[in-house]
Amino acid sequence: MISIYWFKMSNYLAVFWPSSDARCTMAEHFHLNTPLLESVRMSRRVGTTVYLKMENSQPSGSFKIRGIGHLCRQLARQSKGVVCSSGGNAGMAAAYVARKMGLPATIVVPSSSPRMVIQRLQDEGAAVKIIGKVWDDANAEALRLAETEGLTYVPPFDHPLLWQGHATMIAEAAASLGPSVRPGAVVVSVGGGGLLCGVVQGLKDLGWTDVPIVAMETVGADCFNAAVRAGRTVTLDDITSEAKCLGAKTVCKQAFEYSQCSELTIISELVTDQQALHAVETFLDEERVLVEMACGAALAAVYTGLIRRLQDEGRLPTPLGPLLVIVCGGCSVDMEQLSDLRNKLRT
Ligand code: PLV
Repeated sequence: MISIYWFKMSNYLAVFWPSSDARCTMAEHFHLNTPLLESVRMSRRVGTTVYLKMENSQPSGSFKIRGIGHLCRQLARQSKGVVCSSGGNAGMAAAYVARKMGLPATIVVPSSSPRMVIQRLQDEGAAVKIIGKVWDDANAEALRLAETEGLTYVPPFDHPLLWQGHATMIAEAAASLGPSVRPGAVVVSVGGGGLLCGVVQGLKDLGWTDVPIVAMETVGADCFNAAVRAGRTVTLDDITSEAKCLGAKTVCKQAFEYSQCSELTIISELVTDQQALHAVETFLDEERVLVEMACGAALAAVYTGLIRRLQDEGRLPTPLGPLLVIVCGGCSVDMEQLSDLRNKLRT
């Protein structure tokens, strides 16, 4: 009885009063080494082994913590606080990391962020500001606050330190696959392009630049696809997709430059919101894991038969080596949100 009480008490103390000791003895990094799971059902669909890099199981609910943890370690140690603009998940990562570092966090989100995300950010101890309609509006405010309040600005996708942090997921996946296996292709979602840049960086670090990347977006949150088609970065008029966490109006310059690089194969593809939602639902049914629409875009590459089509078109090799799917995760989803999306997208 006494020991249970003490356990609860010490937990409570650790959570609410991070001591100066806790600040000094922080672990090497904030992210976890996530599982690499083989999916039998998805493998059957694609005709090659599908491996899922389960970034949904990160403490902040998505891969974002890799890059943001790395960036904050480098830039925010002496800071009086951090400010991050976000569709939701970058904010969750920044709030988590700031709490662990004993720093205040301000997260600026657009009005399109679901109420539940705002609640989760507040539960992490962050101050939340709701500014504008899309991420770009929120970002302008975050930059202003960084300037006027002297806070450390944490970008959600456009910074080399973020890409370095994200690259660790590829090194981990390679370690899980073992020395004799390399992926036939990697599937990622693209919002502002930070994840894509991290994956490219990770492949480069391993000398795997010949591994093609399938870069997935939804129609209406497709700034990377628009840039690839135009041959230059393009600013979308609006974000009309429900995959709000893919909703940057302009892709970062580095992601665009990688798309033009002859050393790399990056295949940019789109799915509809309906297809992304169907992927989220199928993934929940078959793998028992709930992810948000932003992640559904990547999963839809498997569930819509896109990978097979790319093989038929000769844009991916046949036979194809193991397919590495980055399950980027996301916390902007719960059962209520899922049923709202169903109603919205099925009428
Ligand atoms: N979300 C960013 C940008 O939003 C954010 O603020 O959270 N998958 C999930 C679950 C994401 O949350 C994001 C980005 C992506 C994929 C795409 O990553 P990116 O932006 O690095 O390409 C506007």
